Amino acid sequence: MEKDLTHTRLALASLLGAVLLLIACRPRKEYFPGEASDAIVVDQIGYEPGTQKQALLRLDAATFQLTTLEGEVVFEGEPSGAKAWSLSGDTVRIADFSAFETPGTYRVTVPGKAVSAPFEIGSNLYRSLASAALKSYYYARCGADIPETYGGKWHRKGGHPDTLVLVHASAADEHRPEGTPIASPGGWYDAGDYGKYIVNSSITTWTLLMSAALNGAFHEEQNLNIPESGDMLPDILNEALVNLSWMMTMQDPHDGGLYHKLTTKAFDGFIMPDATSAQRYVVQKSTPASLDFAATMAAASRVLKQHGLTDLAGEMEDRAVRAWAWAEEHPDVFYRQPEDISTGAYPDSSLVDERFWAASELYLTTGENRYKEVLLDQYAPPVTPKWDVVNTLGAISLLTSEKRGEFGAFEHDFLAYAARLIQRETSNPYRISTDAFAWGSNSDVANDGMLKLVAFQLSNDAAYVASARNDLHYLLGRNATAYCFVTGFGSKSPRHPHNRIMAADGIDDPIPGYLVGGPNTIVLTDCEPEHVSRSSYPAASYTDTQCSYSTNETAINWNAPLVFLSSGISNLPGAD
Ligand code: 9MR
Ligand code: 9MR
Repeated sequence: MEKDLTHTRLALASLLGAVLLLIACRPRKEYFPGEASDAIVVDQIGYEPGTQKQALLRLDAATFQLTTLEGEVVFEGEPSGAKAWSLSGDTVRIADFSAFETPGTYRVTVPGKAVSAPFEIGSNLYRSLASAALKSYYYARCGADIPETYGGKWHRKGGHPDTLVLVHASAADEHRPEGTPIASPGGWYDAGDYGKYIVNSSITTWTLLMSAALNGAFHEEQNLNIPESGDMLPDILNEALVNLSWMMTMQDPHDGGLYHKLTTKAFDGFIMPDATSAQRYVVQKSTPASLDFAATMAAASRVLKQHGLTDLAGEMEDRAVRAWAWAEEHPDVFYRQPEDISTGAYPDSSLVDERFWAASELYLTTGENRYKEVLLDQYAPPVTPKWDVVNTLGAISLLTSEKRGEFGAFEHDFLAYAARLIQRETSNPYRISTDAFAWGSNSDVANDGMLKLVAFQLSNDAAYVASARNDLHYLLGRNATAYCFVTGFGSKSPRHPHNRIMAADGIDDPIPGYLVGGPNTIVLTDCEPEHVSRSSYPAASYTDTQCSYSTNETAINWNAPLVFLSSGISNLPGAD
């Protein structure tokens, strides 16, 4: 009996112990409801040691904790005061754990309220992102098979050979009347659609070339596992050459002018490239396309010369000069969408910036003063680049060249703009410099990051790097949607981009490395007649739905500054 009682007592005691243990563990259960909450946003890839590490709390909290995945508290702190933002419609507090440097995987929690997505603290965190962002161009190659060896589960057949493209009525002249067949194969698909557009190709290709030039050490080491890997060139140049080769076929050999675009009359459906059959056309020659082409070819010529491709560099220089001459003779041929064409227009009505950019690149490539005269005349202070606002690209080329000393006043303006970007970032609750949400807002954030990294190269002021990292943190999850905006990265990222290949390939996972356009309120109706709810606050107005072409499309010009930003950070001194 006595013995039984002891047993019972022991059993009770151990039960009590277990209950106590459970109680002791209970807060952890509360802290880890299993799912990360959107109320605490972090960079879902993570933070590198020695850098500022911050999460944003979109809730009221007096304290926060940093914990391991098992729930062990490794750091505690008090968040900053709350800051409201009219563009996101919410209020955020900064949870700063910069002092914590131990590599590992962690979450930020507000006990009893919410837990963040997991993230790492570690070195060289953005290298695989930088490679995937660049490899997105390989997956977007037009007219190429993507075999499993290089494409993994996203292998596919090529489509759109573009060996029999017709000259559209808007592009006809005496040498090439309407309906003349021409070959214009290769290049990359522009975006979620299958078109190829010279204006957008130009800023994109230039940005990759600039990353090759300014982040050279990182790119020299990079292996993308593409068919050209292992040749004498870094893969970023191999990939840039794919599009440069196509761009050259868009120049009319008779007069040097550039066709604005190569597309079907109406957008193809959501079918794979090899299932399409609609006729494709080159449409209208335009001054913006010719100037952008001149700028890009001139820049490519210099980069390729440095890599020993002298003949090709010479050809590109000649082509740039001819395109420039065409633009001089036709200074204001704007693109006007013909009635029977409904694909992207990339329209522009001011060419001062295109002229400045082209003159800058041609001056650097040829050394001829006639270009310098034009660039001095067309100069305007830097702003964040966009496909139709390209003056800053010219300024970056000049200021990172051996002719930098000739442009002291430009450098002053460039650094003043970069300093303004930092000011805006420091006062912004979400720590970005953007205060307007356009179509492709994510690329504006990435382009600000690129400018800051260039400002760092010019000034050696580390504040620019810290600010550029904040742009990357925003794109990777620390934003008002709680999405990591790059496919295949982070724990909550786009699954249904507005991209024809991803929609039609029958593979659940989206192809990795693509930055979606991001929040804005420009076309709130893009999903109609489907009902998809979107925030009316621009910084939160994003939906991971295929129909949302205005927030969830992918595009080559949006990925390029992500390539620059993630490669630039990976290339910093100290990153090994
Ligand atoms: O799929 C098209 C996308 O690539 C463009 O960016 C977008 C804006 O021009 O248009 C998309 O196409 C849509 C069209 O504009 C309206 N009808 C539905 C089309 C597919 O969603
Ligand atoms: O990126 C372009 C954006 O700035 C414009 O507001 C929008 C509407 O004209 O078009 C975007 O470009 C699209 C292009 O016209 C067609 N391919 C897809 C591009 C990304 O949505």
